[in-house]
Amino acid sequence: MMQVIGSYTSPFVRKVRVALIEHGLPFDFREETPYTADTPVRDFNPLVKVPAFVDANGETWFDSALILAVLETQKAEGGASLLPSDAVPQLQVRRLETLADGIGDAGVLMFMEKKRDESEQSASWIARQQEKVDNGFAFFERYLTERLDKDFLHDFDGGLGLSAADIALVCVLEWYTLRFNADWRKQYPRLAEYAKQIGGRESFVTTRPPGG
Ligand SMILES: N[C@@H](CCC(=O)N[C@@H](CS)C(=O)NCC(=O)O)C(=O)O
Repeated sequence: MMQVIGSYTSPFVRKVRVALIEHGLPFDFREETPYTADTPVRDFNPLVKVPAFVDANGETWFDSALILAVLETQKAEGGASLLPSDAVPQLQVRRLETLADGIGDAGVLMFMEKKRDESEQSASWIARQQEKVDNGFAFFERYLTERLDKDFLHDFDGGLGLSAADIALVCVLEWYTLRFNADWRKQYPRLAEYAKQIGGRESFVTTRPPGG
């Protein structure tokens, strides 16, 4: 049985859970935090980050984007795809996934920094991460506004009406909203509409963390 190692709150772990559900692949979830001194996460990923993923052959993978690419090779016969099979369109979707993941990376760094003692926090470091988050959301707002008639994020042959980039973006939007109690919907109305639509899918509803 395939296994996901991670926490219920991580946006990167949720990406993998959503993708597995969308592919119709059954999996075990092993709940582990990477942040304790004796965490078993290091046995799966030397970077001591979640998610890690053990595939049907017992091979271990890490980094959510790579795991989503691996799942494309393991989906059921005739199963739909979350990534285009042609190289260039696939890279174009993965570029958007990389941007969404980068927003998540900056958000996680900012969240960790804000958890430190106030005297140890760096305002300029937090501002630097916040800029990445803000630029990323603004990019996607513009992107969605300019491509209303062809939503390139998930408009490709053999797709499920959903791509790896959609999953990454909605997971990070919901995570950011919850973690920072952020109200960005007025500022980015197109993004809000989009997140509501995608976030209504069963795979998102069943993986939504409490309060999210
Ligand atoms: N690029 C990685 C990011 C994963 C990541 O940063 N996960 C966080 C949890 S949200 C983590 O495990 N952090 C532990 C650490 O950085 O030591 C991915 O997409 O899987």
